[in-house]
Amino acid sequence: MIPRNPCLRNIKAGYLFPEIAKRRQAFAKTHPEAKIISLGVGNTTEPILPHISQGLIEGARKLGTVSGYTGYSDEGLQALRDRIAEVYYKGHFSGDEIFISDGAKCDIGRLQLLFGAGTKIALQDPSYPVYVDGSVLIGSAGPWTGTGYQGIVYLPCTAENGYFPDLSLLPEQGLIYFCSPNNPTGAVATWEQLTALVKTALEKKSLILFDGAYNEYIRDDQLPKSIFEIDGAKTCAIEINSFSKSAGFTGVRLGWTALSHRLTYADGEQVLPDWSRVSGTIFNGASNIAQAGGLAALEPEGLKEIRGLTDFYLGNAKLIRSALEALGVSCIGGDNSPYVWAHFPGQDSWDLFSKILETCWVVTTPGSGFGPAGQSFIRFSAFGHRQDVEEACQRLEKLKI
Ligand code: PL4
Repeated sequence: MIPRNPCLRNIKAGYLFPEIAKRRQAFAKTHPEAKIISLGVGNTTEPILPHISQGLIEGARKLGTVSGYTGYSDEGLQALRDRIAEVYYKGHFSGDEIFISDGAKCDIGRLQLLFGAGTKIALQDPSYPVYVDGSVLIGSAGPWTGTGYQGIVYLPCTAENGYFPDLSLLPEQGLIYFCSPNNPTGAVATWEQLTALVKTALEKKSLILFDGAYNEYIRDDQLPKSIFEIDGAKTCAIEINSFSKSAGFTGVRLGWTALSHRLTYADGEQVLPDWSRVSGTIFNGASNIAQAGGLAALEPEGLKEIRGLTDFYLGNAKLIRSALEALGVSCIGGDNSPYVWAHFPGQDSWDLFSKILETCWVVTTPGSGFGPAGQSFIRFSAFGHRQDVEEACQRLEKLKI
């Protein structure tokens, strides 16, 4: 038989979110009476709002007409690329520097092909597990050493450093994953911090892969929403983003990647034509219906709906954080992000996960699943119906000793 890709052997265990689902199912099987509420996976729960929903409907309707029919859209509908450039990058990017995708996660996977196996990887610890697992799959990291994956530069983000890493740890000519607002901590990097990050990346000739999937949750005007608000970022950064958490498109699937014509590799070659080549080869474009919805989302009425939807989830986050703080649990996040990061000193994250599930019938995400620095933390997701979140908050009182 054909040999197995050796990189697959280097992956420690199952992917975090299916593992959580497995444990939830096992508990439900032995406790059929339990009415389980999920504050675990960051999956949107509220209906898509009317203007954006109408955009999706209209997109589908047009496909049933001769004049409105469209086929493959390759790098994306030009109107959507131009509109993203205008709304999110205030004209500092042209539409041909925006590549429409079927979601941020999918582009995180595809982008790794630009750099290949053996790339030095650095990332915030804790962070979205796809950065690490994707790096192991492509052969840039692994195997698991007991404390982390070999070859990964973990950048601890803890209360002690204000959830912003020590930049002296950044590798030379490496790939730096950076997510702000951060999943899972909810911390948002300030202007000064992102400026320092860009400066260090330029000095070390490294590239920042900036994940802005939660930028619509930023309410503090003083905080940057994009890496491209920072001078110099165009020559050292790529930004990935998504309509998943802003417009409720987790199931619709739509996102984008922004990179400048000015971004180059070490040898001076442009990155953008390679990105076009890679995505043109292994991706056939986002759904036309999803893109019609995306266009509606970026019209003034749609942007109002995005604000309303993200306000709703932020309202949930506030309730969760207050409930935890009332129990004396120290938390961050939830104010400019849909995640609350709660600290339970001295306790194991998976043990806590089980305890909360068994005692409160509430599913959470164990902090250690996001990296070694996540040990003793639990991530609470604010994606849920209000009534469920309120009930979950009441049940959390059972954790009071
Ligand atoms: C569960 C920092 C969630 N099955 O929907 P996308 O692909 O545009 O965006 C995915 C994504 C990208 N970047 C960050 C994210 O946090 C996410 C989604 N993360 C979570 O609970 O952490 C959903 C996870 C999903 C998955 O594996 O992505």
